[in-house]
Amino acid sequence: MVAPTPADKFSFGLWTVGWQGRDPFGDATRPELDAVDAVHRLAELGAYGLSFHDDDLIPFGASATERDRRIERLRTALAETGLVVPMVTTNLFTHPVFKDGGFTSNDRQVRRFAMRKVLRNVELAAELGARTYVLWGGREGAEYDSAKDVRAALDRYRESVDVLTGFVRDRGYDLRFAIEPKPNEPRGDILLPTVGHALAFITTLAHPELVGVNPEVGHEQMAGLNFAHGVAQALWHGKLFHIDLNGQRGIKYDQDLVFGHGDLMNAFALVDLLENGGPDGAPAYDGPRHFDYKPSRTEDFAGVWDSAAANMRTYLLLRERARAFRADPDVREALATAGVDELRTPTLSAGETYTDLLADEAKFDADRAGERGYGFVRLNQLALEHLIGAR
Ligand code: 3MF
Ligand code: MG
Ligand code: MG
Ligand code: MG
Repeated sequence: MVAPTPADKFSFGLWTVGWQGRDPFGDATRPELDAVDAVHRLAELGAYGLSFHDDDLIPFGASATERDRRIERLRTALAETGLVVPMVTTNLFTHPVFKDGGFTSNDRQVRRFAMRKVLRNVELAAELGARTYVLWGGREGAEYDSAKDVRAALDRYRESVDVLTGFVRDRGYDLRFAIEPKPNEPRGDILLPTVGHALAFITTLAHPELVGVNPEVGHEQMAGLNFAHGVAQALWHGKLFHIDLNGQRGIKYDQDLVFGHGDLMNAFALVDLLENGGPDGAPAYDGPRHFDYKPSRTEDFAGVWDSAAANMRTYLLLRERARAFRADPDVREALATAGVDELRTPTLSAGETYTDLLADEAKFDADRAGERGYGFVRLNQLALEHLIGAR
């Protein structure tokens, strides 16, 4: 039950298990990890997918021969293990050329270079069968308000995404884009900082149907927001194209802890939403359960693989706990008391008008309705007890 299999659709970024532990204050604590080893180890642990930035696989500036060699090695490893590449993304943040952004750099030549880098890698993504292309604009932003014309930057952001959707349409690729919001880090303020900002931006695009979001647990929580709520709204808009799972403890730097090692109650709510939040308790999301975490720099390679396994195990344990929660008669009773299902009933009956509604005034006793206890705390305690295995 808690042993992951490919059917669970767990995937990992090559940059996650491959992170060498470099941070702003310290050097790498681990040697480089070969992509081929990563594929084999992840497959052994029960994962189904690997994602990567162009530069994770092919060092920036590598020759065409070196690029082909690296891609071929990856293809062989994928064929040997059955691992797939569900998502690919671009590194528009490491090289100094991107210090003021990629799509929204003040320097037009940099913007053109960034767009070419993405287009080339979209071709590779399509060749490898990826269905989602993530756009994380970590350097699209500013430290100083006077240094960036935000409206012009959004014009350029939109222009870039419109070029990308035009490209996949012309080429006939079966690929959609997912914007990954983040409030800050590495820039002081990043454009499209939250799920809500990204959803609003998408409505302005030439092909909004090809663009959704890739929310990350820690990124919303860095802004003090409720991640499960953000994901619920993305689902409501039909825009949850992909997801980055990890752990974060409050409003601070991006921790990228193992999934569940941050706000565990919210992780429980999230898994319950993804797995049981669809019609009649079916899953609400069927895409990859993608981990974007960092094995802490205290860990050696044994710790890297322990932490990779921990992400999947935590997800499966939460899935099991969420099912038990939903099946518990006490929970059903508490949900009814809380009126959770009642919210699904439209406020006006079929055919009713605001005139009928206004005429209803005399029948409602606000003071009496104000006396209702909703029992939300009892319901939450039941969730907690299921979560910690007390029920
Ligand atoms: C940074 C991130 C990124 C994105 C990635 C796109 C380096 O906080 O979350 O990881 O996830 O660039 O998938
Ligand atoms: Mg993060
Ligand atoms: Mg992140
Ligand atoms: Mg991420």
